[in-house]
Amino acid sequence: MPPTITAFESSPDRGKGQARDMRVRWALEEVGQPYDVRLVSFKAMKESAHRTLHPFGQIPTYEDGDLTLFESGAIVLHIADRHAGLLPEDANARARAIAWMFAALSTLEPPIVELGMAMLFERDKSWYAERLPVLKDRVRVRLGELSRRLGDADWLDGAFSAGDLMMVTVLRRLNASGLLDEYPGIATYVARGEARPAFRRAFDAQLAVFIAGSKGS
Ligand code: GTB
Repeated sequence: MPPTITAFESSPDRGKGQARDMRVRWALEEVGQPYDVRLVSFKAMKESAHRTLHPFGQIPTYEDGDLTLFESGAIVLHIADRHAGLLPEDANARARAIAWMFAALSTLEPPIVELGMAMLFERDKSWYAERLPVLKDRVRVRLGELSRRLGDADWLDGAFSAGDLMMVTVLRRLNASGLLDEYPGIATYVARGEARPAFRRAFDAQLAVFIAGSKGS
C-alpha cells in the first residue's frame, strides 16, 4: 500500500500550490514514491477522525502502515530519511541539509506567513498601511541574508536537497507580494526549483484537484 497524505478538498489558493501538502507531494515525487491523497473539507478537518491524525485539525498528514505523521517538516524529513535522493550520504552534508530545512521553517517561514496573513486578512484595518512596510522589511532582512549566502550557486549547499525543497516552497509564498523581484538571485533559485520535473508533477496533481472541484461546483 502506498502512503496516504491529506490535502484540502478545496484549497483557498485555487490551485497555486501554496498549501503545505505541496511540499510533501514534491518530496514524494522527487524520491519516486507513489502516494494516495485523501481530500478533506474544512469541516472534516476539525472532526475527531481527522484530529486523531492531526491534533491541530490541519493538513497535511501522512499515513504509511503503522505510522501516522503530521507537520509538513517532519513528513518531508521522514520521506528524505527513508529514500535516496533528498539528503546527502555524507553525515555532515546531511546534517547541513537538515539545518536548511529548519532554517526554511523556523527562520524564513514565520515572517513570510505573517506578511501573507496581513495581506489577506488585514487590508481593511486602519493600521494596515503602517504595518505592511514593517512586515515587508522583516522579510527583506531574511531575503537579503539568504541571497548573500546563496550567491550564484544553484542550491544552498551543493546538490539539491530537502533543504532546497523546503526553502523553495516557503519562498513561493511571497509570489503575490512582489518581494522576490527585489532579489533576482532568489527569484532564479525559486524558478530553478519550480522547473524540476518532480515539482511540476506535484504542482499539476494539486492543480487537478482544484480544476475537478471547480467543474463539480
Ligand atoms: N506547521 C504545520 C505544517 O507545516 O504542516 C502547518 C499546517 C497548516 O498550516 N495547514 C493549513 C491548514 O490545514 C494548510 S497549509 N489550515 C486549515 C486550518 O488550520 O483550519 C496553509 C495555507 C493555507 C492556504 C494557503 N493559501 O490559500 O494560499 C496557503 C497556505
